[in-house]
Amino acid sequence: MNDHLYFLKSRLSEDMFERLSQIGNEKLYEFLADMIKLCNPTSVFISTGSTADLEYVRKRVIEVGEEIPLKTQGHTAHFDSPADQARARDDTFILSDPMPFINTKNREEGLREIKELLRNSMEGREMLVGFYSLGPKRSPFEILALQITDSYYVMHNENIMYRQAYDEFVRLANRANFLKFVHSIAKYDIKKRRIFIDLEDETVYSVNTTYGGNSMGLKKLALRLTIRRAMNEGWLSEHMFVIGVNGPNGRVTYFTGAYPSMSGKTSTAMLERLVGDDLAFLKIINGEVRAVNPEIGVFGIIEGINSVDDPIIYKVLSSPGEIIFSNVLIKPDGTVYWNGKDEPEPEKGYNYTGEWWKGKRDEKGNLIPPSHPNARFTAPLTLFPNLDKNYDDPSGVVVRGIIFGGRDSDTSVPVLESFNWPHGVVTIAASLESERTAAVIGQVGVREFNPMANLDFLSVPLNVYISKYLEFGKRLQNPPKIFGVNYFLKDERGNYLNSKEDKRVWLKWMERRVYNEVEAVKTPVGYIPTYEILKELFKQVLNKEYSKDDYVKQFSIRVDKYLEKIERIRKIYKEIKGTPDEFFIVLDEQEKRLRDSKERHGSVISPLVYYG
Ligand code: SPV
Ligand code: MN
Repeated sequence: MNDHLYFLKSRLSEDMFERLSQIGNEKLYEFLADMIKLCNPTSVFISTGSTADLEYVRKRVIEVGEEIPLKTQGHTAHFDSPADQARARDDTFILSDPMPFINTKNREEGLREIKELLRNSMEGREMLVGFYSLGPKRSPFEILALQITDSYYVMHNENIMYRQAYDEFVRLANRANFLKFVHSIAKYDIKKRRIFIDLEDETVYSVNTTYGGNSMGLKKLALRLTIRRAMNEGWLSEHMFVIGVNGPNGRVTYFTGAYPSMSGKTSTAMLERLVGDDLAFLKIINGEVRAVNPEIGVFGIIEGINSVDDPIIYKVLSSPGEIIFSNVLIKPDGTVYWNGKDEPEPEKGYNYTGEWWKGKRDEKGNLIPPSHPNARFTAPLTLFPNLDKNYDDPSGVVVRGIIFGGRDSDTSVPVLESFNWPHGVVTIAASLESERTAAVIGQVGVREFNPMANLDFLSVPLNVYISKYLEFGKRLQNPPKIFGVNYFLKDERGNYLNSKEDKRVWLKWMERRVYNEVEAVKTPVGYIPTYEILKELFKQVLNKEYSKDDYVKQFSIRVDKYLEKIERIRKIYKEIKGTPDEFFIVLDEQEKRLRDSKERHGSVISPLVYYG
């Protein structure tokens, strides 16, 4: 027995040590021994992912008070502290040399700091060790991950969200090349909240936070690591949903879609066949793009979910099943309320601020709503009746379209198809901007640059990411079509120009466009739908009359706004060394088309002008 195993034997119960020794991975033993020495837990629980182990976590999470059982069978509630309700950008650092737009920190310094915070952080607590796979097991997509945490809530979340892979660790033994995540609640001192991402060692450390997006290793923390792997290996690790859209005659067409948090991503993912709602791995296999969902659960925003706009999620959340509600309101009857739920707002209850009553204010005098705007639910995919049968297919689904969406009140048309891969990558994906929401800490409403809705998670320089994206398409004879959507366009008076359900129509249009089955109108910024086809689709899909007046308002090309956007985007990329020339060529061409059009037709141009 080597030193690490010898040490582990001294710290683990016989039963737990036996589980570990089945694995036979030296690097794992060394890492775990180091972390036990550092964090100094009172006991260690090795989860094999068995039914009994899952049950143990469900039981302990209630006993220690990290979750509160609710009235409905399987439902529990969890609260994060008021200052820990969203992803903490300012406390998250990549331990590497500086990169534009990315918070970085010197590696040695960072490791020293985080290890100081982790020292004895698990004293009096149990260390939980879990083994998972991102993506279907034994598939070309599989990425193994080790999670260490002292939070039963974190492990409970991950047990719902990720595939158990103790068996894969055992099968691969020393060959397992796994990501590592270390999380500790520590003293839950928000001033000392730190999330440090060590690329070199593929390890992420997170302390003094419990909010899922900061603590759950396999979600956004892993994304930083998988993006880097993807860039090195020639695939894409994206902040995208994966969905199937029903076409004519039983055809199913798969799309992925990237939207910054709270811009309609989850509700779009739920409209038809659900494969995944948040993350996607895309690989070229036999000349086609195939995608899987690294996850098997949903950590979704709950605000605004009601039985009319989101009937499927609403039904899931109202039925028995293993669901964790975080940062919602617990009503006196033991059920939950969230902002926008279709029932009257309760008078009182319990939320992340403690006892809550209607009219309660925070220290700054602002009204505290019943639930936090970034309140969430964690639910297994298997609870969703619209789950696609291929959701766990080891070869993934064939991607024919990629959608990028932002929260944009004044520029982009509701749906747009790019001319080709580079045009889509440059003018839609890499130019994505969105008005900030409550999913990250900070002032909401500010327009933010967010290429591929992935900026928060980038771990390689943006120019490298963009170059690889462009190259990815060049390796394909028939790359997926790239689309842009915007559900948030407003008129001059500030009224939304579309209703929430209109996205159903856009999806059907994009599905048809994949096969060029319906005509489109060519504008300077890309193809848009014809009025005639939308009229037909609105009738078919929503049983609604669609007026020409609405069409003109929604699809007018706001040339000046588009030109301003190009200016903003060009300025950003000009400052990034290594941005490929092709990027600026595509952008310049778009600008020229817009200027030519403006000269002839003015600064806001009706789509009818572009009719053949
Ligand atoms: C998002 O904010 O994009 C989420 C939730 O999907 S989090 O896990 O916080 O990233
Ligand atoms: Mn997300």
